[in-house]
Parts: sequence; C-alpha cells; structure tokens
Amino acid sequence: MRFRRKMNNEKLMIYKQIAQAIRDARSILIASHEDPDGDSLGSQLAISRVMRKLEKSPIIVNQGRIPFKYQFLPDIADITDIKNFGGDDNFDLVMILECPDAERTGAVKNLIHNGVKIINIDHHHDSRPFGAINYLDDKASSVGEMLFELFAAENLPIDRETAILLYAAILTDTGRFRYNSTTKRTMEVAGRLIDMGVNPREITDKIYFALPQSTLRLTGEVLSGITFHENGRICLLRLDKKMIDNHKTDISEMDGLADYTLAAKDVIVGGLLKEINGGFTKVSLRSRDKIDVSHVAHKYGGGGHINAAGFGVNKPIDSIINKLLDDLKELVHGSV
Ligand SMILES: [Mn+2]
Repeated sequence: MRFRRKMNNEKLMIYKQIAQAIRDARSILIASHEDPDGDSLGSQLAISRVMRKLEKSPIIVNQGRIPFKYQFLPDIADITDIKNFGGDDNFDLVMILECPDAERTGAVKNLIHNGVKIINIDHHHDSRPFGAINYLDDKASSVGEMLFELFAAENLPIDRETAILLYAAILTDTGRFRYNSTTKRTMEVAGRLIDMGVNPREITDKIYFALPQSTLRLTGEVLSGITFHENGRICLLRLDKKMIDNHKTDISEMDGLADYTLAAKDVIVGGLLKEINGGFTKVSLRSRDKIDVSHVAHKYGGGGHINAAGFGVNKPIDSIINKLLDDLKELVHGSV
C-alpha cells in the first residue's frame, strides 16, 4: 500500500511537471514515431486539443503517410508531414510520444535541437528516460490511456473530440481490447470515454470496417500465400512490392495484416514480411503468452513489446525469410 502511494505520488508529480511545462511554453512541437499508427495519431491530436484549450498553438509534425482509416479523426488536417514542413523550428518545448528515443521520430529529429526541453511519454518496455520530464508506464495499454490519466489528474478539459481521439488510440493499440496489454484500468478508461460521448460502434466501424476495396483484395492475395512451419506453430505471411503495385494501394494501409499471423489454431509465433522497396524489408512479429518476440526484433536492431515487435533490414524478402524462420524456430523451441 505504501509503495503504491509512493508510486502514485511520483506519477502525480510528473503530471504536475508536464502541465506546468505546457503552461510555461511559448512554442511547442508534438512528435512521435515514423509511420504513424492509431495510438500515435490519437495521442498527438488529443494532447494538441488540450494544449489549445490552454491557449497554446502546438505544431504536430510526423514522418510517414497517415493510413486512410485514420483520416476521419478530429483535427487530422493539423498534422504536417516533415517533407512539407517549412515553418519556424524555434521550439522551446518538444513532446515526444511513443518513442524509445528521439531517433525513432525519423527526420523530425532534425527539428529537435540540442538543449530543448523534452517531455517523453511512452509505454514500451524498452523505452528510456531521455527527456527532461519522463512519463513512462509499460503497464499502460497505450499512450492514449496514459494521457487520459494525465488529463483527469490535472483537470484538463476532455471534450467529445478529445475523447474520440483517446478512444481510437486505446482501441487500436489493444487490438480492439484483445492484447495482453488490456487491463481492468483500460476498460475503466474506455468506459469513461463512452460517458464523454464516444460511440464505440461508430469508431470501430470507421477504423476497421471502412477499408478501401484495394486493401481487402490485397489482404486476400497475401492470405492465399500463407505458410505454416514447425507443426503449425509458426505462421508466415509475405507482402511483396509487386503485389502492392498491382493493387495500387499504399503499404501504410496494410498495418492490420500482422494480426492474421496468429489467427490459426496452434500458431504461437507469427511473422509478416513487407517489402517496402526492392531492397528494404519490414518485419512485424506477433506471439502468444510469454513468448517474447522483441528478443528477435532486438537482434536485427528493432524493438517493441513481448507479443508485438518489429524491425527493418536492407535486404529483399527472399534473402531474409529463411534466417528469420530459423530464429523463430529457436524461439518456439524455447532456446532464446
Ligand atoms: Mn502505443
């Protein structure tokens, strides 16, 4: 009980420091990882709305395309892609969400000058306290959940749009409340957001049931190439550049594919290999229970969670797939 009170006091202190830093700031940049996802976008836009209610004019800059399924989010047009950013980068406060370090922001890191005050908010278990203020919680399902706690503790205004943004962040990062990261607290927060006007059916449909036809056709083609290994305990999917071009779709639309690798009975480890261009492959790994795929991701310079991790290599799919399969076999045999 005393430890919990001490931990809560520490958190309350961090909430106070974050709120004060926002109030004291003159020019704020909100950044997150390359290739934005539901948690990064929902969280960036939610904190931006709250900052504007505190009469701040934060700037949100990202590297990477916003997937079609997130285009409905409130204020989505407020996000600038780094390649189109031509503004003044004289920020006195930089908030970095969802990143183990500033490198993970990609080219946006060029806007983060030495000595600028950084607020680091993250829930990955391999994140490091690289900011002046660090709000880290690897027990939280998402940064969206962490921001709700901050806003609630500091009595910061959560309007319906902000609630929608936080809900989208939590929904996507828990795999629709399926991943191990989903706790009683996560559900309580989701319940509070529904009280604040979120319609769960509406948000879920907009994200998961409003896909472009090309995305579904391509998903069908990828699934038809599915392979199983080690008595069905390992499943691999591959998405070649040629397939993407044939379907005239964008790779950012295919981020839901990796979850299919765990759909079959008996599979305990899954891998999705996506060929970004002829010479670069992105790998998403998924696993069940205590099997820690972030081990394999770290081996290739990547990272992530125990049951969801990823990495990228400067090689075409065919020259990495067999080596990856060997690593996953070792994982399945518990020798990692
Ligand atoms: Mn997240």
